[in-house]
Amino acid sequence: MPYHLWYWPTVQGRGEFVRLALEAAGIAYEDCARNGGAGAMIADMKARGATGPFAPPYIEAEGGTIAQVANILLYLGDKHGLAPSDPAERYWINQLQLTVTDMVAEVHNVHHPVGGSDYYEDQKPEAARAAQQFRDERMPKFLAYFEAATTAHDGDWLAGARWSHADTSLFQLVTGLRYMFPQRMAAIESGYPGVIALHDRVGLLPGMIDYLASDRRLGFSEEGIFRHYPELDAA
Ligand SMILES: N[C@@H](CCC(=O)N[C@@H](CS)C(=O)NCC(=O)O)C(=O)O
Repeated sequence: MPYHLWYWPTVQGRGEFVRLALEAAGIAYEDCARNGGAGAMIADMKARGATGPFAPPYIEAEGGTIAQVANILLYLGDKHGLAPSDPAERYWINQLQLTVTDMVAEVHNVHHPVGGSDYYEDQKPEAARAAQQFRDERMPKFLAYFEAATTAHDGDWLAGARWSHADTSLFQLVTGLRYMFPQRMAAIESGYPGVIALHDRVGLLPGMIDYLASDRRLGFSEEGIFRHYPELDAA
């Protein structure tokens, strides 16, 4: 039976990190809110009660709900071999995934530094300040960390011989940063050759080729997490 994945229907958002792992591995899923609408998802979340999600994405599995991107991917990794079984390696891949989560939260804070409930347009001066710090300090720091991770093992992938959910998430991170900060990424990405090579290899996985060419892959937009506001970008 296909997994039921629930996420906001009109943006890639955080749901995309789950989708990419499912698509790359050829695991069947139904993107429930794309079919039923956001209202159906809100009703579904309410119906899940005390053990339901705080926020999407979430999947239905093991007779209940599994939420939080990194937690979902930890589960799928175990079930479908999308992460090493060796405990130290498995937790290291999870550590990378949680670091992706941290970076995604900071990406979101660039365009919403004051408050997530306010429009970007109402916090533009603060966003300009946050963007400069993110471009100058945080992007290089996170990317250098991931670059070092690509050297941890021989082989094409973070875990060595087989790709894992951390690889597909790094792909999305690079793709999103290129959309959000084209000038900054063009200026610095050659300093992270391992990360870029990994991104390119993930894009060539058969499941990824199919997915990226399909209408299931929505475009980036200024409703999602990676938003391109030209005034926030600089080399
Ligand atoms: N840490 C969570 C964050 C989930 C999250 O913030 N989801 C957003 C959409 S990308 C949302 O709907 N948030 C609603 C809220 O925070 O009230 C994860 O990685 O899954």
